[in-house]
Amino acid sequence: MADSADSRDIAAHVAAVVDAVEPYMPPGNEPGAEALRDRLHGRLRIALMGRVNAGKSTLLNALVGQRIAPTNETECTQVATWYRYGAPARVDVIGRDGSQTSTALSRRLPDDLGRPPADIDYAVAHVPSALLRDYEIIDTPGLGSMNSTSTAATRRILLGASADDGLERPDVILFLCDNIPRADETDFLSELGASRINTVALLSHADTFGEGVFGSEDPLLMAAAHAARLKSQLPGVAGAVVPVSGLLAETALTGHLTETDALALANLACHDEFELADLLGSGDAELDRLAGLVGEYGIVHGRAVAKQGAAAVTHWLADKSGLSAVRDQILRRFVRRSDLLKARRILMALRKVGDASANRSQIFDILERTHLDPALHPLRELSALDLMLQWDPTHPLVERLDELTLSATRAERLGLESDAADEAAITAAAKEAWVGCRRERAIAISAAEREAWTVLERSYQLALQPE
Ligand SMILES: Nc1nc2c(ncn2[C@@H]2O[C@H](COP(=O)(O)OP(=O)(O)OP(=O)(O)O)[C@@H](O)[C@H]2O)c(=O)[nH]1
Ligand SMILES: [Mg+2]
Repeated sequence: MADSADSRDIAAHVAAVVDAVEPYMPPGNEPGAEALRDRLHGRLRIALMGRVNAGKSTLLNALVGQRIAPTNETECTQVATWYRYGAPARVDVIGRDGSQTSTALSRRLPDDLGRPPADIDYAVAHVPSALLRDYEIIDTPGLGSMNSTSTAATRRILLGASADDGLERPDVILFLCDNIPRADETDFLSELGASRINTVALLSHADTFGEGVFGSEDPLLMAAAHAARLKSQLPGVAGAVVPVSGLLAETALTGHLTETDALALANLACHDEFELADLLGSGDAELDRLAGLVGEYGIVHGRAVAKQGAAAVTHWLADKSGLSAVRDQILRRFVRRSDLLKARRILMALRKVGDASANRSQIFDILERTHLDPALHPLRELSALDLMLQWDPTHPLVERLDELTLSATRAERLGLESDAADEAAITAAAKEAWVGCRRERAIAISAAEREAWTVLERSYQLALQPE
């Protein structure tokens, strides 16, 4: 299944469903058909969510390639802010009273947005960064804040306003946690409808994990092992758990490390680790500044690389940060199937319209037909996955459906090596898988499993047809 053609197909077919439902929508319905079509063709919305100080704004800066979001070691972000591609660079501040002000944006979002945070609904930063081509990112105030204004702002932006149909909600979530998610975090994730379809968890502050760089084990290795454990503890919630150091990524990706910094780092090579630990606790301003750039991990392990200059350190920091694995997950799980994720949201909104409408049966007739449309079969696969996640998130069918919905080609969907598979091999594998599904369906013990096998059977049947 060719990814781009498939994606275009889904968007076009769902747009046609919106057109078909439009005449049956109550007049003045919110959202209107136009809003649904805009949402379908708009960029994917990714929200960063996590506790105060989890490193959300720092990671955002790394992803945008610019130190645009203020960060701080004490609670910092108080206004939920969307970062979206746009020029000229500016920030729109939307008040709780609905009024809007717009100011030019230089490199960094000002700490003061011109009104008290309590009077602000949210802000939108328009940034001409090519890294925001594929998606928008929403930075949120941290969970667990003592500040009720911040908590309310996060709930508004992630859950939508109370009267909202959910259309404005983010499509997907990057959930940052620095150890084990606490009860309030997992509760909030379930309130958000987080599942492995729309959520990736990040184990943040990987460079300080465990006892940190002066402990007996490398924190990055410990973080990687912990991330793997977390993945098995959160089978329904997160599609992946990726260890990341936002700080190392931010410094590397925003190009903030200078030759002077590299030289200062290289000059520390004469100290052993005990001396370094003492020096770091001594309040030395220059050392604190360096630690603010590369963390204690970067100071201890970056010294040897620093002899080769700032470019080498930057490269090393990017590599150690784990950001490329984060980007890979964003690409694989979110961007590549962005039309599918948006289409899913539009169909949910249409179902809500149908529920509240006098033309319920006509609207549901149209929606029922989408079930049988081969072009929209990937949506049915996602629904089957949803059902299985509710039934038993540890069931092997969850992994199987997840892999299927993430596969870009027919060969991949059949578990074949893309390069090696010719048409005959694909046909043989599809037939075998198809027959296997029929057998399994006959002995399925729950409605969710039966639906999963039915949907898989159809998937393999469709895979018999050449692209
Ligand atoms: N060592 C280390 N420090 C980090 C990392 N990520 C963020 N920090 C630091 O942790 C502090 C908090 O980071 P922020 O990005 O402001 O955290 P936040 O989640 O946006 O916090 P709130 O906006 O208050 O919710 C800052 O001092 C960052 O420099 C990391 O991966 N490693
Ligand atoms: Mg923040």
